[in-house]
Amino acid sequence: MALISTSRDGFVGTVTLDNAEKRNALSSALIGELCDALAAFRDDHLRAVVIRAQPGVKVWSAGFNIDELPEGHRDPLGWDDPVRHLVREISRYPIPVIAMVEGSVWGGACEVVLACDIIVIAPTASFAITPAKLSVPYNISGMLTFLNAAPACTVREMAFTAKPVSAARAFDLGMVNHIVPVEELETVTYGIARDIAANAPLAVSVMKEQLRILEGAHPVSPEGFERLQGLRRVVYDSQDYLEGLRAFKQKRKPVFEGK
Ligand code: YXS
Repeated sequence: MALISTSRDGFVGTVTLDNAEKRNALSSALIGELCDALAAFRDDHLRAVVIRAQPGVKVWSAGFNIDELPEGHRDPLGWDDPVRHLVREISRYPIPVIAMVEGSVWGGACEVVLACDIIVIAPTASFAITPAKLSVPYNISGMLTFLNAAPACTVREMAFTAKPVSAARAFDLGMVNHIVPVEELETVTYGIARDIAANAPLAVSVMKEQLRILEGAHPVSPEGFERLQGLRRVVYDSQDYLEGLRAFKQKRKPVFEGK
């Protein structure tokens, strides 16, 4: 069964997340379809891509498919993890990607949205950084996505509390480009997409790559990197990590003991 659908209008492509039953959780299957769609749009030389969910959804995406997280003693968000692939695909994609969001966005999906080039949201949107709810050690480049999208004090509050930030606050903090009434979401989003598509695609594409490289220009020493990986390992080797996964599957609140 297709988990997304696609359409195109002139130089603008659209990917619609289409698995509302599972709240558009980012399974490897859904991400595979999404990456294939992006590749097809790139091969056809489209000039702007919109990623959206079905109109009226309460949940834009519930984040990483928790059922696919490893059962401990393995980095749950390593280099080959599907969410990492998707974030890299969006940020290295030579075409601007616009996230059009109504409804809540959780965990890995929050990173996916914030990795997009332009974000247009309805007042129903909200954003939560959730690793602390599950005892997942978020990966290092993912933390950089958050830091590039929001002030450090906001990232800290969001990461430590795991509470959703409202659409209005996300806009006030500069995390998103536009907040518009839901009835205007498509008009505004596709207006921006058409503006981009009318411009010189080579120049747009190279500016996107310049910004990606400049945003990522944060040197980390080998020792610092190894320290962070070692610290993350303590978390995914912990009892709390197992408890976080178990509690989600059993639909109950986790009891964390810090070990
Ligand atoms: O019981 P069924 O089979 O119908 O399935 C339920 C949920 O189990 C499923 N589902 C998910 N399955 C896998 N992974 C998910 N992230 C996920 N979220 C939901 O979808 C069916 C409907 O869910 P239900 O009944 O809870 O829907 P609801 O409308 O009452 O509530 C919607 C949510 C989004 C508030 C609720 O589903 C929820 O809290 N989901 C988990 C949100 C979350 O913590 N996401 C973070 C995922 S982990 C992640 O992204 C990174 C690893 S991290 O956390 O480190 O950033």
